[in-house]
Amino acid sequence: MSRLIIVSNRVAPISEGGPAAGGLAVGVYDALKETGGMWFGWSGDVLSSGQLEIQLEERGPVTFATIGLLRRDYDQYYRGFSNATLWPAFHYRADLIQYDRHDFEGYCRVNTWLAQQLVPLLRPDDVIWVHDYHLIPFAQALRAAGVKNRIGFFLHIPFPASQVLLAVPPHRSLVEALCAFDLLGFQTAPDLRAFCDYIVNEAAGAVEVRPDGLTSVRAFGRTLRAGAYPIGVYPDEIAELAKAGERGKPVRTLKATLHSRKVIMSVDRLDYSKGLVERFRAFERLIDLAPAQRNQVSFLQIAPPTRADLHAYQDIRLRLEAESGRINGRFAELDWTPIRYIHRQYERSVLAALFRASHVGYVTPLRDGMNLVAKEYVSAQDPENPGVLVLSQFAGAAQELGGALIVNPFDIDGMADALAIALAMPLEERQARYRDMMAQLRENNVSVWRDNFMRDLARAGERSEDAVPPAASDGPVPQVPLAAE
Ligand code: ADQ
Repeated sequence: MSRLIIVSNRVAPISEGGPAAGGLAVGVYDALKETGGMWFGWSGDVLSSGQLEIQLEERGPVTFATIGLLRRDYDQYYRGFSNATLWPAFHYRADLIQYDRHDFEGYCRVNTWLAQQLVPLLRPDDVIWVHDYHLIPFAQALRAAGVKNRIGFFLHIPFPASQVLLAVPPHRSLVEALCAFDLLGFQTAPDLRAFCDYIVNEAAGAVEVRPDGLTSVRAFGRTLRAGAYPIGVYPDEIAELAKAGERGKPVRTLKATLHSRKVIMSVDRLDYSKGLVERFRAFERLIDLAPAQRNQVSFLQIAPPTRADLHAYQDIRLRLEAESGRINGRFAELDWTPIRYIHRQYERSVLAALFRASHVGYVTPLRDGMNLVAKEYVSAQDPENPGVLVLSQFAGAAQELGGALIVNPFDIDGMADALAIALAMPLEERQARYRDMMAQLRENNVSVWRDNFMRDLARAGERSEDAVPPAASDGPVPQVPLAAE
């Protein structure tokens, strides 16, 4: 069987059951453990100077191959083009786009350099699966280095409408680079449609839906395939974790301090795409307009800071601190704090148990590729007495989870109404909605996501055995010095 090579910006320092700040980390590591192979990417280290060398670590069937970044590369590739240009653009926040052409050059340079580091580790029949917006030019760079293996790409975040993508100055180079992959995976059908729209209307290309349901794309002199592959979770594993934690200390502490009040719960990375300010205001509207809810419900928001060295993230943090302080100042009583706002990571098992103990899962991003928290919340519920999911229509998960109360996160009143409905929902309706969503989550769990993508990648590309890269031996892996540029 072919080895699977996963390439992602960050190779997470994963420990079983431990905290993991990124959904990508959870989904991908679970997938890789089943197939065996290698996970290649940045170690998370930033060096001011010196020689960078690949570090290899074997953990069971998985080899972790990681390498640091130089400060300038980190600034241009990661902080700059990836997170100050692409992230806001792909989340429809054209107002937050910061573009610097040197950052884009750095982004391309780092992609080329990373690809060159991977080449000596590759075997001829490896299948390469590249993840996310940091690595859009990666296949182009591998091809330039002579690699003929199959290469797939999965975009974890939304693909924006053409008119938004056009705001990114090198949009054409980016889409051309995407067309160097053999298979492109998007989270949802609307993301795939947005990509096809660009191909047809901005790149003079052509798209056609094939009998197998995949889309065939012809553009920039290449033919490739594209499809929607909504990422999943392992719902039954999460359910077990949640049940096991039911009587654990975190849940006992929460319940003891709630004094039988209901709890609305949210968990997100602290990111402006997650809609936290609007969410806080809708909770405020709920307790403002329905005085009966006062002192009867608490809102628990867990949001560990990320990308804290970017201005837009410092800004959202300050705004949230101001909002939670203002709302608590307005409504808190001696024995009731309306909003509990916590800036830390928790183990997956603790989060699952807290999800199970809460009455409403409140997941309202302004834009989100999928949003695994929505799926984790449903998975963690007690089938006998499940909570209700309030979910933004702009989370990819809303395409699948019809049993949620779907809201528009820009409609504060609408969200407050949905919270009130969720808090009062009768048991039978909660159970029916839960059963419906759980069936969907089981049908499309993370193995199905991986298997569907791998199946289609195997079919795409149709490359012959003689067109393979220089074989790498199984012997010691060379230490690769940093290229000058
Ligand atoms: P993220 O933007 O990170 O992922 P999400 O899908 O919600 O968003 O995944 C977050 C993951 O981190 C979840 O598994 C969650 O449990 C975990 N997490 C969050 N806060 C935590 C905390 N305080 N402690 C411990 N764990 C925490 C990107 C895209 C999403 C897409 C995923 C996967 O932005 O749209 O769903 O990739 O493709």
